[in-house]
Amino acid sequence: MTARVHAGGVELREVHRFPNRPVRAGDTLYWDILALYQGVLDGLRKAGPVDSIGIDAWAVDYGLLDPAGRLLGNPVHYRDERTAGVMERVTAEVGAASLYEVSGLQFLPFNTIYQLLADRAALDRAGTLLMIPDLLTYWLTGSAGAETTNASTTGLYDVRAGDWAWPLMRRLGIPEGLFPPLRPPGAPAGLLRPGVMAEIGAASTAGARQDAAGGGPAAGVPVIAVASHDTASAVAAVPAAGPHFAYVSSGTWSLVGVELPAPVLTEQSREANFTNEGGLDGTTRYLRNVTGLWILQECLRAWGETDLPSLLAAAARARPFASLIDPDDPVFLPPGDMPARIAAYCERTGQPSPAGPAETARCVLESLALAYRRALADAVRLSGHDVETVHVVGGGARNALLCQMTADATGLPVRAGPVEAAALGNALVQARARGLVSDIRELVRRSEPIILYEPGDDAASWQAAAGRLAGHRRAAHGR
Ligand code: LRH
Repeated sequence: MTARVHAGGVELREVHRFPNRPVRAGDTLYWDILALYQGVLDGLRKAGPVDSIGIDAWAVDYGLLDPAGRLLGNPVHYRDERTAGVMERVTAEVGAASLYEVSGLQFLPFNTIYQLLADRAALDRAGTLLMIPDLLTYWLTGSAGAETTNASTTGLYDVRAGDWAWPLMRRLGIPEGLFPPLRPPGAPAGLLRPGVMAEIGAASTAGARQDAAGGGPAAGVPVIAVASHDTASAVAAVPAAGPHFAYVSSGTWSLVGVELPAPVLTEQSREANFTNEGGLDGTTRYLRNVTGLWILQECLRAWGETDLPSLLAAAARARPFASLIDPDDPVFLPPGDMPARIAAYCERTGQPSPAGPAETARCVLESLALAYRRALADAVRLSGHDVETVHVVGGGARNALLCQMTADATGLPVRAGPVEAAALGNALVQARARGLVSDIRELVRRSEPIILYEPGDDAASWQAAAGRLAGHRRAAHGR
């Protein structure tokens, strides 16, 4: 994406889109990181001259570099099964309360901390660990750093000190030397390397433009450490007008929560499995990871279906609340035959199995809306933060059926958009670092259409459905 900031607002332009296809090789599920980097280079080539660059990507995953700075193997996908049982071992050894007290991080089996312990042998050969956006930034600039919003998803970041959790690393035998210096969003992350400039044909980039204007010798294009965790960028671009909002950053995952000035590290918060991830300007993204549209994406893959609008139209006509699932049940985490897993879940919980795609999609969307309702109620209860409206940003903002269900289930007005919130947050942190913007949210409000969904009048049915689902959850996990 490129973004152009002008007096009237910001304009995004998609210059290049490329797939992110995980690859299973042997028994391991990898990211194809070189294909992703190639996609970045192709995008930069197509974008033409730009004034700055920022990279954001998903959280928790990393690449290891050898002491000479060369990649030591493909990053492994967080959905890979190598972490099975690791979180349970570590929490038994260190204590869940001690871990939460330091990192304030939700307990998810794939947090970086557990991946590293599953990957221990590789750590001894490694010189540096870089999170995915930091790795791409390193290849562009040659400068290794750890951007803080993404560092906060590792489980090895001390959320109160705002530093790496050195004592925890020592206790777990994770080499401290792997972790590069932290840098906050908005900090410089280096200049494009000359080799990269040549590769993308960047003779006409900012430096050369400066040249043409007689502004001195050609310099590399600056790369800026934006809020490199995609969710942090998306939350930065939530078009809220005041503090009393919740958000659903809706894509493969649904990140549901509120923005706070400080973390909530109480026992109740840990028990509710809420996370305190770092946001822009030292804010806390207090949220729960809800398994999001991933379940529907995997269903579409299993059905070989691509016509989402027709499927959603059929789902809108299907019978309400026929069957409900807990999207956060661990059976829905790995890739695979999701329709079969949904049917098995329904059978296990004494519900009818959805018959066909429309009923299955309805079941998934209602279940997601109910998971949002629960996460929002927990966020409000645990933080004491007042919420008057829910902002849905990301790809899920396009899903009118899910947005309406979210309004109905939460009883709150939902404001949907922008779809490209992460890209906007990324670009506007750069623009702000360059002094072009002061209030990111105000600029997004001025630039992007927002669709309002008011809650309907069927609160009682949603209440009853929430009660039913809570019963299934308690029967399955005692929670
Ligand atoms: C969303 C996301 C989310 C993480 C998950 C691994 O893309 O970054 O915030 O928890 O991916």
